Amino acid sequence: MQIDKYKIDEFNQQHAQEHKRRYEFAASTQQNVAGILQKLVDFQIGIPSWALGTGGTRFGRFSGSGEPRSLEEKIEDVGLLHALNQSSGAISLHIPWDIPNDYKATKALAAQHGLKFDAVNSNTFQDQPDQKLSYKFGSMQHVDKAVRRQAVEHNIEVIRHGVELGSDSLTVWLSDGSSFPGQLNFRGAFENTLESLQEVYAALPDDWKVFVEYKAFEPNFYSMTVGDWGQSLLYANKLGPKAYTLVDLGHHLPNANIEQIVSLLLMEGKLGGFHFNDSKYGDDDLTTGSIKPYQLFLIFNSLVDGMDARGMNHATSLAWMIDASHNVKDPLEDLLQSVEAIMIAYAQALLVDQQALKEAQQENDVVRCQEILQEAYRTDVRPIVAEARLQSGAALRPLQLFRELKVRENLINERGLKTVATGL
Ligand SMILES: [Mn+2]
Repeated sequence: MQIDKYKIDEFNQQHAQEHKRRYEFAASTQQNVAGILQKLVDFQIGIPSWALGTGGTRFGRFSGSGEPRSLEEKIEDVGLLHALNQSSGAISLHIPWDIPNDYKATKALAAQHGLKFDAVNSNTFQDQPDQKLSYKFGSMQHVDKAVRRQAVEHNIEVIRHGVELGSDSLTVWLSDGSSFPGQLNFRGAFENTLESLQEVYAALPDDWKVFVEYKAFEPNFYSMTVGDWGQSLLYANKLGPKAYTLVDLGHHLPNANIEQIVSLLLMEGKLGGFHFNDSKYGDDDLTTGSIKPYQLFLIFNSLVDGMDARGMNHATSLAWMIDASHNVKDPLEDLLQSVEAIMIAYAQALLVDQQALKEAQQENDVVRCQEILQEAYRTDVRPIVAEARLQSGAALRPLQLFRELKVRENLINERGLKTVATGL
């Protein structure tokens, strides 16, 4: 299914008057709205190929309908999202769940939908049917050099796929660790992992980056070999200038101050990528902004402040991606909600009067500091975000149009009621 441009225009026309009224009010209360609009138009969020089907938990999976059956259909799904919001202009592939058969055709299809290929993701956290050695006791940390070698070779293969598609970064998330005290030697596990990552690093093309993603716990419950941002930063620093830390919002221990982590990583020039989601307890992979929207805003405030301090381009300096799982919602509707929440938090962060905040901090005026942040947070920026969409040719209200056009019903007609997205 493809969404014809005239349907978006027609929809926008119907809602034009109401939007104009709301937008003019919002714009009248802000300075430099044009600058904010341009930043919002430029900001693109990568959609992971594994989030287009229904996810599951270890207790079960309740399949959705009309899920994409192939890489081509996954690209088509991201194309639908991008047509609706013009903010989802990239797809992040997971190997081996999404190995392209024909690079040229895959690239052409993505280009047709206005999509680029974001970071490619390797997988050494599960065994594949044709795999020689098992990752049961880790991959890059494994005590057996042959297993480590296999994991390294897999990552190099992922880079090769990425090069063919025009991607320029590799995300490595390792499930390596231990479930019981004494199971492994922490130092030995770190050194093995570092050596393996160094071999992958050596295979990176000149203009590529590698992102080292960390996670506090799960699937290992005693130790994780890349367990927090400190360990990730340690690897990234030892690897070299092409290695960065990747922050996944759900990969922290409860109540971790993620906005502080982001701020310091940016200060060190070592924040490379971002995985958006939301959580109440752990790696819940819920819709971004559904549980802790204020935290999301505070993180964006750190991002904007930190990127501006280094003169970084907001849209292109970091790899922005969603990493979520959808157990009870339609994956596409969930992704539309996530992108909307990200744009709102970003827009609010752009409203923060950073100069006034710095002055209030110098004066230790704690009350004013809070007022400045919450002034931005409590501003309804939705009309500004909608105006940015309007200017880039997207729908004023993507989710409403998705439903009015009966996109899921159309996909079910095309693909069938009982389809399962590859990989999950
Ligand atoms: Mn992630």
